[in-house]
Amino acid sequence: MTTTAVPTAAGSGSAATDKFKGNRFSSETSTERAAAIYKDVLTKLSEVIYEHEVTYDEYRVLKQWLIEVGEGGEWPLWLDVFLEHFIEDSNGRIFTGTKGSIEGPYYVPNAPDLGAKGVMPMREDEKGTMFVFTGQVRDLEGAGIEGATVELWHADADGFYSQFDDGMGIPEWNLRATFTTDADGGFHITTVQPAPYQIPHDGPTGEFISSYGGHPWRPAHLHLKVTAPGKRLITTQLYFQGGEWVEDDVAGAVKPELILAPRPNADGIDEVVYDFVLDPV
Ligand code: MBD
Ligand code: FE
Repeated sequence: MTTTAVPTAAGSGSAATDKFKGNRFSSETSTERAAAIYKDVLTKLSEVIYEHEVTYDEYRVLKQWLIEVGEGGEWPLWLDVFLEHFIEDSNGRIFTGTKGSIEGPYYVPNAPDLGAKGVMPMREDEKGTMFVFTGQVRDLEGAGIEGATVELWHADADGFYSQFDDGMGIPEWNLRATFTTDADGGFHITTVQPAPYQIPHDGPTGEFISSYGGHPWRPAHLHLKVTAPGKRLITTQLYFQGGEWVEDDVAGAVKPELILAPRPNADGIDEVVYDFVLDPV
């Protein structure tokens, strides 16, 4: 294992690719539906080609870039940053509970369960501002759900995720945990506030971003998966009011309903209440 100051796109990318490949996915798409989707994709792509008169040089650069994204293990990164928000938003439109947002490439299942109240696993000298995050998980009728699970994972104050740190030595479950709600559906989490996050940009995803004069930043965010028996699992993210990049997320994943406004509590620690409402399955 190599030790580098900063996780490289190739390092965190291959970790994300390997984790994803640990599953085998399938879908029951009919040939008719596949035909309709492929035809539409190619038709719309051809319209772009004609409209912009895409050149042979541009075509070859594209081909080269696509190969490099794959070789660098950056497909989970590129897809989750640039495409996943359309999939998530389109699928989420029919539900009335808490809004979802993209999962991103760095989720790991089975993080340690801390019960209804706990402090996120963190290093003794973990950097960042302490932050208390409490709330209740409810059904659409407003009843608290006991035994709901709230999975939380987020980057550290330097913007790095455990298990995707390219050998930097962050402990395995750092800033990753599962909470189980109490009899009223409540949870009480203490953690550190994450920093704005720069997606790894030293590889082909970064080249893509500079090619159109963009930036690689995401606002500081918490990732969550919340569910309960008989309820729809929501995957979402929460952001911080007034934070840098909230209005201009490279991943297009901010929604106004998902912005937190922590305030100092009686002990002077930033605290916020955010409740989750789950649709039935
Ligand atoms: C992240 O942390 C993230 O949330 C997304 C969507 C893409 C890359 C890294
Ligand atoms: Fe993230």
